[in-house]
Amino acid sequence: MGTQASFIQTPPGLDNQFESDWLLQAWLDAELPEALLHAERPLLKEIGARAGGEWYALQQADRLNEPRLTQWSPWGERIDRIELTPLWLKAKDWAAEYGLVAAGYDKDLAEYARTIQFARAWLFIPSTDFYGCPLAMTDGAARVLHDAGNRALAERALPHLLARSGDAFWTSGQWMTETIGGSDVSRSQTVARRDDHGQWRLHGRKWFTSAATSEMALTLARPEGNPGGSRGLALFYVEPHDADGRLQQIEIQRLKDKLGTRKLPTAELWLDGTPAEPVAELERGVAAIAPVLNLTRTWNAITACSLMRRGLALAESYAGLREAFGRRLIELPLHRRTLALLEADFAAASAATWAMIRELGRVEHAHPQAQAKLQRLLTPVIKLGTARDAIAVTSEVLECFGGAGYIEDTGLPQLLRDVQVLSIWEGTTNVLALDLLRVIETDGLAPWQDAMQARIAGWSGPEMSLLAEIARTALAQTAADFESAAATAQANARALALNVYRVTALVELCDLGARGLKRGQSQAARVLDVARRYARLRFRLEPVDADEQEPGL
Ligand code: MFK
Repeated sequence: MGTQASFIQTPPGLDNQFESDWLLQAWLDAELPEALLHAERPLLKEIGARAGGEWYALQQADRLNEPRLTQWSPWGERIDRIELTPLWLKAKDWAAEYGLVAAGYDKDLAEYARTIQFARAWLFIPSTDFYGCPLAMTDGAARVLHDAGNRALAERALPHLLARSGDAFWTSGQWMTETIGGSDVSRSQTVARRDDHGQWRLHGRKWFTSAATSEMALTLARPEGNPGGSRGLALFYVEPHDADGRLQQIEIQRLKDKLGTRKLPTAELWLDGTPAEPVAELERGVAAIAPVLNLTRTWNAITACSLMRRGLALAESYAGLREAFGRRLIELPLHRRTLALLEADFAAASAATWAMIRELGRVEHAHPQAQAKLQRLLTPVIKLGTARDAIAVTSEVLECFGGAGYIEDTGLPQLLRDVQVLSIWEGTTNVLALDLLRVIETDGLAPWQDAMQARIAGWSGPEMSLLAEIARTALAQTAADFESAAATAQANARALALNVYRVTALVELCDLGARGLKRGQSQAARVLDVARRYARLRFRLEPVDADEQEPGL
């Protein structure tokens, strides 16, 4: 009949996303005590199998579904109900059961709690359509309530935020953005007023509330009579629904019509007397919500890297299947090289992100001052750098599929639309570069320089000598730029932040290889091969050499 083409391309596929992730395994092997890794591995294998199998299939089947807002009942009652997509409904159970928030607070895991939590999240995120967003905000809310000293709120919400069953698990929203300020939150106009019974009530419009179906939210409002600016804002706890499931003086005005992350119900909310509880003092709200910002920025970086990994896994699968010019793509030197360079950016971004997470685990466990300073400095830098890399890498990944990368029902264009958000929400590149200036106002770059120098000093052997020289030169150059007065001026902040990011990424990737070498780890040579590729790509200190023509993947 002529409708069946003579050639049908086999689509790319995913295998067990833990077992095939040699870089994640190299990292965990370097980072975790052997017994802990041994105990954790079966769970990671299970999540990896589901991420590459059942969840990935569900994600593809769910492609055209989107959350739906119904504002009115058939009989005229204002109901503002959001129906989630099928995958999102299931993702809540999976997230709770795998402890994707709870593991980060598990005291038995000591300083490794964050590494374990984020290794699981790494595998979960790419197959669950940005369910990582509510988890990120939930993690931030748990941190705030854990530390704020408000016992009543902690006792009420923490058991839910850290629950390990879907029924008990709550997610939290983070309602900050208003029409007047997305970046400049200090201008927020929402007002907090006490009613005749002494209950605080919020009045205002929240313009960009992600995961609007969450069971609680942290939000900012200005108690009546407080001064302007961010000092006059206070941090409030809200439960959007009452015991009967009705919204409490909240209207969901519409869902946002976004470029990507479309499974995520992001809404505009009108608060018209919403009951709320102050989390702590009735001022300095921005400082009070900052732990949420820093944790969601950490999740943002993990999301950026894990989505790069997803794109590359699909591109590598396709390169092994697709034939052109008489060979499979993977056998064509130029295609192979293209993938190898993308892998270098991905691997370096990942090493930097995991290092930041290691510092987070140490800081939360034992509160060492030097690490706290380093982690505070790294968070905006790694967030901004990984977001930009994710957008660039994912754009190239689509190109690796030719025309198929531009076709919606391959699922590939959605990847690019989704990653575009990573440089926007949770602080744009410029706002985060300014945050770096805020951090270095007191200590300069010293906490970072000292840490990078200490890593390089720990490298030994002929395999490390050239990389050490490149890293030392780049570190010295970044420090010199900073020393010249202009480097701290606002206009240079982005360049400074990106340089700090690139040097951190190089040093942490080399350090992973160096530590692996010392321990005779099987993946160490491969890590260092990628590190050399990254050094050539991003630091341009050497011409391409012969062995670079056919880099291993
Ligand atoms: C899947 C991946 C996860 C993604 C989930 C995202 C879903 C959520 C969607 C969203 O909600 S996106 C909206 C997120 N919005 C932002 O990220 C806001 C971006 N703007 C900033 O980050 C600005 O820098 C900031 C609002 C913080 C500026 O505020 P201010 O008040 O004008 O700045 P100021 O006066 O320097 O800081 C006030 C206080 O906060 C100071 O402390 P003190 O009062 O003790 O002096 C600062 O030190 C402190 N502070 C600010 N940023 C901090 C911080 N402290 C610690 N860490 C930080 N990052």
